Amino acid sequence: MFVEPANIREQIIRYTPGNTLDFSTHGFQRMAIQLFGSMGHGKSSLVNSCVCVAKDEEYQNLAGAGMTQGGLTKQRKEYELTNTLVIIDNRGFSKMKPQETTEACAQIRSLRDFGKVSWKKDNLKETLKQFPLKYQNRPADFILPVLVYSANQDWSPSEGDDIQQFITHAFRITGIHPVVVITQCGAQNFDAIKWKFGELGATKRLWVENYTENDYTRTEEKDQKILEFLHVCIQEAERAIRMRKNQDIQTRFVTQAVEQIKLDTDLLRKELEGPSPAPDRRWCSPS
Ligand SMILES: Nc1nc2c(ncn2[C@@H]2O[C@H](COP(=O)(O)OP(=O)(O)O)[C@@H](O)[C@H]2O)c(=O)[nH]1
Ligand SMILES: [Mg+2]
Repeated sequence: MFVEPANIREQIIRYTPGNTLDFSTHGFQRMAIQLFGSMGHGKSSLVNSCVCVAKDEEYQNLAGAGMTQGGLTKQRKEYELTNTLVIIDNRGFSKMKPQETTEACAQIRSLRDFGKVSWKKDNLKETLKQFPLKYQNRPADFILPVLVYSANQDWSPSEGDDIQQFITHAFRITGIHPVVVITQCGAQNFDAIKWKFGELGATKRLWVENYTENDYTRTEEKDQKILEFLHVCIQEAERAIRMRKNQDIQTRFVTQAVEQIKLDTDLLRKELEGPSPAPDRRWCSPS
């Protein structure tokens, strides 16, 4: 279904978590689009593109995209699109080793604060020590994981397993697959990469041409793709929040059922055991 860009921008500006749902007890105050992906795949450029398109203002290289070969971003930092919608840039991982997966999962679970990110911790113990540095005095965020991949890069077969792992973990935590964004969508590997992500079970795949230092003149076509991306992020967040609520209801139902069964079996056992024998008073001291 085609939605007018003006209407999408309006929805984005008005968005607060759960505002399309019929309950308000989810506890999320903001939605945070959390970017993941290897270095140089266009995460910081996507942040810049989203900021200028959502706010409808001139392009600026706020996130420091492409400053050095291989990427400059070393930390996790948020950029406001609205008061209740932020996009978080991230240090690009080199390869999804177990430590990197643990760090990514902690970020998705909202257990990690902003600031310096080192994917390659010396050991897992050191990684775990950092987790209590969670959001304190911050609004509760719903974290929507997004995987950024450039069509200008070759797909290496070993990478498929790492990405599959990441998708599976993100799905377990949020109940939805990460949104996949293919950048440089005009590049030669576009069809192959789109197909690969389909094979890996990524249900939401989008492609954009980012605004960059070399090409930052706003066009309707590029704006439309970025708005579409933000729109999908909102739809996916709403779907995940609803699913979480349904899970809560199911969990409550199962807990009640278990308690009921326990009460029934206690009663049954008491009936089977019969009345308890009268206390033996032979050893009581004479009064
Ligand atoms: N042509 C084109 N270049 C892009 C696109 N996205 C990123 N780039 C370029 O790719 C390089 C790395 O981008 P960057 O955003 O820094 O990647 P990051 O390391 O993932 O943050 C920069 O030189 C960008 O200008 C895109 O969609 N199209
Ligand atoms: Mg970067």
